Amino acid sequence: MKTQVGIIGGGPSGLLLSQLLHVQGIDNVVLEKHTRDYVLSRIRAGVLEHGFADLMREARCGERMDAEGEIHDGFEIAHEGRRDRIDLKGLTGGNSVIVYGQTELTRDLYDAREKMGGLVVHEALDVQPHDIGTDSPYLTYEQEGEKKRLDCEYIIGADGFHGVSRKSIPKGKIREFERVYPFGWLGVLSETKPVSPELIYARHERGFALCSLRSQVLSRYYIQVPLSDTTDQWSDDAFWEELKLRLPEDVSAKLETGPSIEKSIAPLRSFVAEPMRYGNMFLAGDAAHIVPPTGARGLNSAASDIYYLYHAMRDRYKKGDDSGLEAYSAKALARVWKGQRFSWWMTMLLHKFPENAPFDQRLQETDLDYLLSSEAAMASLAENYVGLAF
Ligand code: FAS
Ligand code: PHB
Repeated sequence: MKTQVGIIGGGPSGLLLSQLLHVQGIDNVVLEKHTRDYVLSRIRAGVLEHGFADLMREARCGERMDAEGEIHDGFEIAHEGRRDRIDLKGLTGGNSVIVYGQTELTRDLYDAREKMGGLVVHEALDVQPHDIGTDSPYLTYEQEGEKKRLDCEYIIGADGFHGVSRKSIPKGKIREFERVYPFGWLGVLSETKPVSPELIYARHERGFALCSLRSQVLSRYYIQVPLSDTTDQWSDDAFWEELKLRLPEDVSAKLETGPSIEKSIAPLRSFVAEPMRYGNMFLAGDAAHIVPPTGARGLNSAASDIYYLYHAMRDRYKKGDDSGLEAYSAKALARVWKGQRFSWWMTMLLHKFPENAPFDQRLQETDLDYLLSSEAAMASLAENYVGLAF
């Protein structure tokens, strides 16, 4: 089989790029190792920057997001039993975020690919990139026991942190930066009314907590837990009790609890691989970088890679102009690192670090005190949260 762009990975990064390229008449094929249902069973991000929302609209996939997603003009930070609101809209001259689950967004992308006759190969096993340093790279994979080959002009590694693309780059040609945090997030999805119309990020001496949502009947909650914890150590009742202890009393008093329909623990790490290109293979999304979810940047950082790749591919195929492809890695990394900084800062600000020396403990308290007493500091938080310009 032959195509112009071979995409490894049918998550949000791969599917969004595939859809955007298709709309521009650029031929592409997505190779996804799992079934569509498996991909859609993963509960992940929930907050979209306005730039991401615009990309979904440009990909002709924004209809359900605009109909069912919720515009959020602000969120709250809970600490010492009280709540302070970050007025995103007021502090950024009118920008907001859309709360719309990654699962739904990925479903919309799959549906659009299907409707437009896009080719997403599911259960493509043992995908391997070949000759990525040449002008005629190709991919091999196995499907239903049969070895297959996909010849392409460019390969996009959109296969997530554990994918094959980054690992296919020769060791000396890639540099990795990493920070692992000494805790994880225990997340619960429940068919209950969200405790608050806006997100609440809670800093508490027992640990961080987050109240989020997917709709007015579907709530998403997280609590910081030690890395050694497992989900079977946390009954629903134990989760709800701990969450209540970390929220201000007026919030926990109205918390509607119910059975968890999903429960998982995600470790927190900051990770960047540089450069995001080797030969004619380009890395995008979690294949190249990971952030702790505290700043809601993960999915949004993936979208900014896709924004740059899409424009670069469009210039290459429509105008024969390679400058966007040449500049991709540097341009994408400049924004990726700003997302890394913000996610690291939000994580250091709001989580409990038991090993913190007393001085560091005071610094953390002062960081929050300064933030909530300075309009300039809150404006800086807000412009990062709604999304910096591409
Ligand atoms: P993905 O990992 O989503 O997709 C990669 C795809 O490639 C997958 O479908 C995988 O099956 C496929 N693949 C992998 N290896 C392959 C191979 N060898 N061959 C073929 N296919 C292969 N972000 C936020 O903003 N907020 C959050 O709250 C948040 N929570 C998260 C919780 C968890 C547990 C995780 C893991 C991530 C979370 N993220 C969050 C980040 C997440 O949303 C990612 O940023 C987003 O999924 C990135 O999308 P992709 O780059 O497409 O990678
Ligand atoms: C979520 O709703 O899953 C979510 C929202 C904001 C975050 C992280 C996760 O910062």
